[in-house]
Amino acid sequence: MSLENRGAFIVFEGCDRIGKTTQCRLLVELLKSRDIPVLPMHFPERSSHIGQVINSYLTNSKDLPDEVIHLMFSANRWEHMNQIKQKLLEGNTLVVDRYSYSGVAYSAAKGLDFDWCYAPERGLLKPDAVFYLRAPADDLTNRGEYGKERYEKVEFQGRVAKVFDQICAKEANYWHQLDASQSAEDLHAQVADIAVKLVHRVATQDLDKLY
Ligand code: 2DT
Repeated sequence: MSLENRGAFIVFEGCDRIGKTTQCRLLVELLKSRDIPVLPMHFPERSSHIGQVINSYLTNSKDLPDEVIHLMFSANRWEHMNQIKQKLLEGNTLVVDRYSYSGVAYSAAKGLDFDWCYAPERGLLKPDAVFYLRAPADDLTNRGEYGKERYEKVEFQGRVAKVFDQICAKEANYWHQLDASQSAEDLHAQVADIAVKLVHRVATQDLDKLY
């Protein structure tokens, strides 16, 4: 690929324990094996000051009003925007585990207004593709023990899934809904097929913003 080509901005979304982390890793390995420059990222990015506050909140060592933590998650994306833009323009494809849509889905699932939740995301870079990993509702309840973090509860995850479904319907032109109940290998094969074509297709396209 020529030096002027930009990388693709790829995001994985879905509920907790749906397999995003595995799929991100498999996609990064595949792109590397094809000599496509690629970098993994994950939101929340917990190492910054803001990220540390988010981590304290998620691990229940700190309480904050729903609105405040929502804006912190968004600020955590904004503080990385220049770096993301630069990496993409240098030709790196980014494979990102969660983004603005998790921000909206988790906060709206708590009862905050959907449009209010989306507002601070406007102007952030827009992904070229979102892989939405989705499992049937019973599958979610059968996933057994969640971890100890704040949102890891079956009933809450069900509400999060409903908001993700709503976003998926609205953003259908760049969202790919995939069945997460199939094997990790089969799921990866579907992701890989779409992602490799995408990397080539967007290489000469301008970056877009969420609006
Ligand atoms: P991980 O388990 O993937 O680290 O996520 N979350 C995430 C939000 O509520 N808002 C956001 O903007 C983002 C990116 C989802 C930790 C939890 O944080 C939630 C699960």
